[in-house]
Amino acid sequence: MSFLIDDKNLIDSAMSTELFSESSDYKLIVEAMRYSALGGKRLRGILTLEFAKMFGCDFDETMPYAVAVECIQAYSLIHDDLPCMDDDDIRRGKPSCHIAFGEANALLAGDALLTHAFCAISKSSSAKNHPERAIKAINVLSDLAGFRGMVGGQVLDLEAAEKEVDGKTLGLIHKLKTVALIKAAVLMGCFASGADEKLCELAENYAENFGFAFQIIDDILDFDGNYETCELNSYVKVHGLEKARKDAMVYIDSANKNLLELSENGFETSNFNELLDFLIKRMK
Ligand code: GRG
Repeated sequence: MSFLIDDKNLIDSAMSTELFSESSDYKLIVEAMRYSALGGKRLRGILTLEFAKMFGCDFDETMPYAVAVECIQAYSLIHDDLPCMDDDDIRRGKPSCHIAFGEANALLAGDALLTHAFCAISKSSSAKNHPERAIKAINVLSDLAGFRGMVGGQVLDLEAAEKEVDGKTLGLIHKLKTVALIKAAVLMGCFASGADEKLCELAENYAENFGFAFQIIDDILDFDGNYETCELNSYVKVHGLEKARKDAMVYIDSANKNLLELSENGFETSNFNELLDFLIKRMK
């Protein structure tokens, strides 16, 4: 599974280059952005790079899209940790941004990462060479990170934290809060490489199944064995641990079927099978 480490290292290095300013005028905000954005598993960026590669586009051309989705991921985590949201003091193994830099700077670091995502794509060589691809990528990222996607899901998630939710509502929350950004990552890889509509659809199906499996497994990992203290909006609380494990495997099987279709169309999908294995291993 070395491609996961190689891709992550390349994304880390591109993020470090991107989130940098020669001028000391921006020292504090750049420090806060780097503090939060240089870390994490980079799964979304890896999906962008690998889908683009599968459809024939090299990493140099696609990296700004991977950087963009990881900027959005970092912003969402900073904002999610704020006292007015999930109120978490630890993120990615260290004090959350607002603990290290104060609430106002954390809010602004999130804002700056959000806006910089679109700067990174629009100034890329891909945008110069294939402006229509960059516009499609900007469109899908801004749409699925916004009120019809991740932000909308966060609003529903905050509501759900206060009351019991049914399976249907929880499914919608996961679709918006988590699956939407994963879908944007995959589709940006497709658009960056100029993949046709049929391939985009196959990739999107994989993204959807991968995203649901990812979120259910995240809820399983968060579960400490006590249903009483388990968060109301956890898949394990709503469906029970056994069903959570079973459903995660159903999504993973469906994602594997989506990959089979892609390989029947002549594409090399082994890295995506390995990504699914990575999810299964996290669950065990
Ligand atoms: C504040 C607009 C806004 C949205 C927040 C991302 C998010 C939405 C909330 C974070 C809490 C959470 C558990 C979200 C579900 C998605 C998820 C598991 C995010 C963490 O993704 P990982 O594990 O994180 O890929 P790294 O650190 O590896 O990037």
